[in-house]
Amino acid sequence: MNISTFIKNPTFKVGLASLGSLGSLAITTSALAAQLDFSSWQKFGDVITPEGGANLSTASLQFQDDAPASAGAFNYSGIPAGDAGFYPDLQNFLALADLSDLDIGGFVFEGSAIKNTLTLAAGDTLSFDWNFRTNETLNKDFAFLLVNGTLIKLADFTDATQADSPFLQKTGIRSYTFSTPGTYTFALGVVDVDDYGTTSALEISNAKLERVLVPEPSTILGLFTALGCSVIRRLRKKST
Ligand SMILES: [Ca+2]
Ligand SMILES: [Ca+2]
Repeated sequence: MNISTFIKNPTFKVGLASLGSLGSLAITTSALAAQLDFSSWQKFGDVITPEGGANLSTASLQFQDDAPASAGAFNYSGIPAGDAGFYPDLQNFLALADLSDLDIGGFVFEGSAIKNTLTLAAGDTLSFDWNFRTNETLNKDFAFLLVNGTLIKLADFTDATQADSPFLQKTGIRSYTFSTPGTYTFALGVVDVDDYGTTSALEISNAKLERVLVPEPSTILGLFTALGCSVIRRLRKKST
């Protein structure tokens, strides 16, 4: 589990619905929200991991990618996007069963991605915000989420309808939530489609894993014992 040790809003409450009646006693639980630390995820291509997020692009360090902008102008890390076309390095990184799985809307040329395996217990919620930014007006570069090998397309340039800078267009920030219990390999990525040029990017922010806290049985037993003793003492007091 690669979550940071930084805990946000660590609240834990045990609520008593009615102190006057054990029959209506209610134990309530709360949640811990832990910020996801993408720095420990496996990386491919152009990736940086600011706190609680990750930025990925399809930019190489070649002048041709975004001419007349300077070489690497849209690259985040100084590491070029990796091959996904004639050399299917990205597909191998993602462990895709079929090398053509990324070829939606065209032939994929290059891209970047991150991946990790996480386990969600019942009640856990993985969530993040994302923004697809692009200079494309022609080829259907896209950003994606991969969950245990199943591709979920987040957006291509036709979804990026808001003006942006320094990119041309963006989708704006959207949110994604996942809460099905299980162990999953998650990957996030962005790819150039139909040629190497004209950069697109995926920016992830506000990523967190929220876990439901269930009181330990010993805590509940202790609570009942303490409350029972308290009620008995009150009853004895009343009868004397
Ligand atoms: Ca490129
Ligand atoms: Ca492109």
